[in-house]
Amino acid sequence: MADTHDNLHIVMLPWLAFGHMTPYLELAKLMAGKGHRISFLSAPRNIDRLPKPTPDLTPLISFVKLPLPAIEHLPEGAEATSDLPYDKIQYLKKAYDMLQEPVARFLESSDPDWIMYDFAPYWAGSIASRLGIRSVFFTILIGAGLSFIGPSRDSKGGDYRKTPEDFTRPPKWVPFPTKVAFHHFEIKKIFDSVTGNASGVTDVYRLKASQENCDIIALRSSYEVEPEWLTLLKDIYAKPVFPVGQLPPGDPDSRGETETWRLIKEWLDAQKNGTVVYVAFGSESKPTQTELTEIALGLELSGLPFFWVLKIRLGSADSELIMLPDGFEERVKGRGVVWDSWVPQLKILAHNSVGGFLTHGGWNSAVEALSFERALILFTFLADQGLNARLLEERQIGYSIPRNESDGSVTRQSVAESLRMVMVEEKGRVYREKAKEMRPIFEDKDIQERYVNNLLNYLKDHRPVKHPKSKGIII
Ligand SMILES: *[C@@H]1O[C@H](CO)[C@@H](O)[C@H](O)[C@H]1NC(C)=O
Ligand SMILES: *[C@@H]1O[C@H](CO)[C@@H](O)[C@H](O)[C@H]1NC(C)=O
Ligand SMILES: CC(=O)N[C@H]1CO[C@H](CO)[C@@H](O)[C@@H]1O
Repeated sequence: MADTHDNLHIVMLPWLAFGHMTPYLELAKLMAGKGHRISFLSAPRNIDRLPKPTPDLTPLISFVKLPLPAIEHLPEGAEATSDLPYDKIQYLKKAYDMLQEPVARFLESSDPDWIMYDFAPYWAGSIASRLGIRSVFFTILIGAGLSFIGPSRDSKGGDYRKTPEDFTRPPKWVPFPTKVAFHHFEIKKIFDSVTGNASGVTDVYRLKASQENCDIIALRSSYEVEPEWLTLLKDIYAKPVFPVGQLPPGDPDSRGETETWRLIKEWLDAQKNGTVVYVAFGSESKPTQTELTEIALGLELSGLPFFWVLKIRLGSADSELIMLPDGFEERVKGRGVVWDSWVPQLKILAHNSVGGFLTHGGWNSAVEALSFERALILFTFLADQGLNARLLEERQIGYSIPRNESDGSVTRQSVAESLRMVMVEEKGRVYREKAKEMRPIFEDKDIQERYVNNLLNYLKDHRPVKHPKSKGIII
């Protein structure tokens, strides 16, 4: 057990997306479990929606609510990306950037040792160094994704890649052969993150400035999964790089002990072992009407049992309504379920009836699926999902449903064929076996513990020297 003078106070500043807050909170819990104090900063409604840590950790993790300023075009009450359609997220970033003053005031008054910040608050590193606080750029990108973004800006302050095509090839600093790059349709959809948006700052700029302004870089990765990418990162960044492990989910959310879970479990219990496809695209991805139709008809055509969590609206400002094909639910009745509200995803993935997971390729979902040996079928929507999918494809840990390279369109036939292949056919055995093989690598608690200890040792050894009472122990 650590001495009290060894204990750190760490501030966490994740981007306002549940896919980011969740791994930050998992890491916070692991660190608090070793006696360190965490201040977790987010907008009020996000904090209310996050699962509560267990009572033993409650005294060590304080949630700090920072209200977002009201700005034009940002719907009232929207505090996370999942509250918004894609084209409004630029305003969430703009509002978030206006938290620089409140964050600076919090850091000044609470005097932490370290801050761990995400790509969106790229400004946190400079604020911290001004105040004598050390900083970690903690990105939820995996090693392949962070490598793809690449080293600091070139001399003109930009990236050599100017067109969407440039992002469909591995960048020039990757010395080994790899498929990790965007498909044309993936980068086209998010190209504004390269060219700019309402916040006046591009995501690529945020990522690169975050790397430049921090003392060290941490990322959600492990040598067991991405050895070559982690080695590359150490070469391309002139600062320490720490993988924090895969952050496998802790115990299933206690919010799952509800009527919702009782109903879902009853249905899953009635299915055969390993046969159900669980379908969910994360909190902020929504298929277009055409995609929805083809995915639905593909599921129908596959003949497989499925449980589909379908978000048909991204917040109240989302005006693009989507609908299941006529008569679909009637035709798949008994074999398939479509669920339109929150579910305890971990409990579903842990259920033995589930054999595969049709997912958007968000890394949280991949880690959760692989922790329970579920085979992965991938259909990407946004952000880094394409890069995650390429790494999983390259390792034969996941299979991406074939799509039109230029517009991303998909047919019901390819949805059905992909699902059948990965779930039941001989040709797809490799994906089912890889999922089993990955389990110990993704969910091993000792491996996870080693990564966190390694990072914590560094944070302790390099804490700012400003605590008179701890001077005595510096050797
Ligand atoms: C169901 O599958 C799991 C592996 O997913 C296995 O451990 C378990 O023994 C199986 N149960 C039955 C009843 O076949
Ligand atoms: C893919 O989409 C493009 C653009 O919509 C279209 O011109 C092309 O014919 C499609 N390719 C195939 C093989 O369907
Ligand atoms: C101010 C600004 O540059 N806005 C751009 C943000 O991104 C959208 C989507 O690509 C563009 O249409 C806007 O012009």
